[in-house]
Amino acid sequence: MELQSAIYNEWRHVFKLDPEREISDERLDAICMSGTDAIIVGGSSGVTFDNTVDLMSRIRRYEVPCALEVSNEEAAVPGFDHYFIPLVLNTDKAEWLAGRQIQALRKFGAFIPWENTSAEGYLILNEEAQAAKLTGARAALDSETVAAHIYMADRLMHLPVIYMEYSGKFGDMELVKRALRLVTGARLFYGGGIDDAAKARQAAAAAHTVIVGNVIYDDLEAALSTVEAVLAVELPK
Ligand code: 1GP
Repeated sequence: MELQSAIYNEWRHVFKLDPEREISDERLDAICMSGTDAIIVGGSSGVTFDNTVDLMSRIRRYEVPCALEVSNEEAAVPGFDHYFIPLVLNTDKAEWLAGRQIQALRKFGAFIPWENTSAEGYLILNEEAQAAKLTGARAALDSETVAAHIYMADRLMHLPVIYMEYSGKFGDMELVKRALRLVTGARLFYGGGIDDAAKARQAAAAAHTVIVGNVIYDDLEAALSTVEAVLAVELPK
């Protein structure tokens, strides 16, 4: 278990691709050959078995490791290197913490490649993000409340990954750094609003793993510039 889960413990820079969005072969080639540590496939809506298989098989032409964030049981496609199961920590709607997951596990629990599967504790911190609206996340949290969530995820629940998600907006790096100082076992992922090398550097100094999404579709050159920017920053603590 430990050895397999370590796959993402080496990741500093990750590109996240949304199966619902179209991406040309050329652009996908540039992303897969960019030197990024991994690609995560995932999205908040419109993720289906078919569009996930399609994107996976295109990424599979390359050597880059590829993980799936399983946000919908119908789109649980075999063949990825790793699977992340998101648990939304800052919502009052229990279905997003341990509701839908339980339903999926009732059906598929015995068939899940557990050695390649990890829980991912999500803290959704941008109220405007689609994921926040979908899950009813209480995104406007003060620093003490964020710290309490980190204690819960890291020290009580022993989640292997905590994901500070600002999707669509560049987050509060002081808050992310504080979270990083608090984690003892979890890998801290940060994602949201990175659209140039300078923001990528700041995020790389605040979190273990930096995830870049939207800019891939908006400005390929800027997206590619984040790889070197992140990899040049020494891993915090
Ligand atoms: C989204 O955290 C990722 O889940 C990346 O965010 O799309 O804003 O880069 P952006």
